[in-house]
Amino acid sequence: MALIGPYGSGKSTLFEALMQTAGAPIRRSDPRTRRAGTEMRLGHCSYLGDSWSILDCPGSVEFAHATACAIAVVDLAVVVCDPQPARALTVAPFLRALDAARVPHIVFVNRIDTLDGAVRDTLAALQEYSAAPLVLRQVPTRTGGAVTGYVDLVSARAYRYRRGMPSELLSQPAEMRGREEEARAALLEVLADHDDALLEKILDDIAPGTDEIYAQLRRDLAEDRVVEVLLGAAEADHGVRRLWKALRHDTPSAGETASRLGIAPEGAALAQVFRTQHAAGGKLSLARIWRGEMKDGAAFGAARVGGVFRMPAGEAVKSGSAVAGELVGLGRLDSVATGATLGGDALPFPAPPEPVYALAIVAEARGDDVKLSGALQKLIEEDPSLRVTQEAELGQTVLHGQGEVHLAAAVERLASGFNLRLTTSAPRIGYRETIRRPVHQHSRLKRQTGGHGQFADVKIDIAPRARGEGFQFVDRVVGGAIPRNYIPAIGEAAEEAARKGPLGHPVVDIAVTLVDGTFHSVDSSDMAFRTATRMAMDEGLAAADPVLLEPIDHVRVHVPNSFTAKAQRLLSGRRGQILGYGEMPDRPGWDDVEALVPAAEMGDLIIELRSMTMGLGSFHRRFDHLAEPRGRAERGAA
Ligand SMILES: Nc1nc2c(ncn2[C@@H]2O[C@H](COP(=O)(O)OP(=O)(O)O)[C@@H](O)[C@H]2O)c(=O)[nH]1
Ligand SMILES: [Mg+2]
Repeated sequence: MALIGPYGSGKSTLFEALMQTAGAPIRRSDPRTRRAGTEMRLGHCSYLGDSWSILDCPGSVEFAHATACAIAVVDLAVVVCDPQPARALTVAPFLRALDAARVPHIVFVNRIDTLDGAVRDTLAALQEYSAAPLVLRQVPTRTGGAVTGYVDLVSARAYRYRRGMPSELLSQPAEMRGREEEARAALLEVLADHDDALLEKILDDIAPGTDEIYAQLRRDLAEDRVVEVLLGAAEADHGVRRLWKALRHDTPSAGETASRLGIAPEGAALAQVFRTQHAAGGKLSLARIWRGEMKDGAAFGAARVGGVFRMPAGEAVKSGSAVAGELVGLGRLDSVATGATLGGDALPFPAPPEPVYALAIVAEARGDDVKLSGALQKLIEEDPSLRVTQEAELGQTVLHGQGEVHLAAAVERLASGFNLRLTTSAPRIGYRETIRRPVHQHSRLKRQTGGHGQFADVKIDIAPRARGEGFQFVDRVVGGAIPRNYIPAIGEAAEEAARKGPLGHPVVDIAVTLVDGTFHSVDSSDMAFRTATRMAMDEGLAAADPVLLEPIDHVRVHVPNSFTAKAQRLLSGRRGQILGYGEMPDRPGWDDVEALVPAAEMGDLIIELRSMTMGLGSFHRRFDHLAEPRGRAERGAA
């Protein structure tokens, strides 16, 4: 089972409450000292005789890939969220991911102690973002204004919460009053949609039995036709045992999940690595056992399992084997990548998202470069939503990822896990330059040093070409003014000289035409003609009205449509040219804003975009063309 949901909704608190309630030797951590919710935690415990593997996922959008990998391998996801209807939008990406992957899930509305409105409104707000109908399993009961307990809609029993203890069953069963009756009727109506027998009873006004309702709920949940909604307050253990009971009864079995994914029930041990961790003890591959038994020492191609580990209290504890349904750590699978399937054909696995933020990185200690590249490789293995590029032309190594926090966590990980201290900076932009007017250039090299000297004389025309046409060298020499065998060296030297123009950047979109020249039968050579050509290019380009060209990206910004106007203003404010916008075909309620934006303005776009869209906005970019800067950039790039 995986706990997923927005940052700060209470997943880690609930993880610890669930583990502790099941008797696992885990202590409650102080949320202020937790590692900013960037890590995924795996825990093992046993509740009423069933063994459980639980994943506590990071909530921030910058770590969304970890959540995607988790939901690819679990039987059930629990979406933990706030009761405030206004926060429902932040739950939308999680519900959407679950619906897309058709992973059975339930919603745990946490912090029920802070609810001041009606839970009905919370449900209605969440329903907007869920394909499957949400059904409320409990309604809160209050004393004064505060939520102090609940009525279970199936059993019709009333409970009072007790801090850190099981809720107390109230001896006087609650009369199902107006509001509860209404919620119960809504629940039955949804279930009746998928069950004719139930529908008939409801139409005939016969009260269906509780067993019948439980069984139907379980079936509907397994097929992602309904989403059960439970209530609680993880911090006080309210609703935690009730959640355990729902998990126990309603979580699809390992066999059901395997069949949902089309995995044949018979066959040799089959497992899938969904996350990789590097630690002092070596590499640990967190894997889901899909079928059979995974034993220490099992061989998969060249890889051999070096230990099967469970985590009853945070630390990995070695055991001999694990069975289908478990999530365990497998030791020393050095050649096995995250996502890999062990023991069968590759099972589907989520691809990492495109990077949206980047930093240039340099090792502080000189001589750490080799160590850095090894560590980066391990880091990317741990987190495939990171990427590294070596940009030789700009002389920089760039780390790409999902945002500021994501990259800060990566840099921190390099320091704590690999003892590598880095200096980071905004990556340099790949500017180009070109010329605005044609020039004719005559350059002559004549050197006499002792024995035989150097002589070369070239006349070239340098002319601008249209954007995107690139570099061109044309030979127009006639009558043997320059012997043919020197021409290739002249062409190469012209192209080489264009790699760094008078403004310091590569020169693009020019045509160099060799029109005439002279040579000396003894003193001319390839070398002499190269030197003369470079002189001609340097002088000629400087005189040809050089101009900077900046890369312009084609950008698609995705936002809920209530933020469309803001997104457009954001892009215009960054010298963007809006090309248009429209509803995303596969994402109702979301718009796609298309624009051309200078790459120099894209560096921290994601930060501002997220801060104005409750963290929901995202974008795709690709290089589009080069253009002369308009407005601000001329200053910035100079
Ligand atoms: N009032 C209240 N606060 C809670 C509850 N559960 C968690 N919190 C607090 O919410 C904050 C975030 O919790 P955490 O579990 O770290 O959230 P996560 O980011 O989803 O893992 C912490 O300060 C918790 O103490 C709850 O049921 N009620
Ligand atoms: Mg957390």
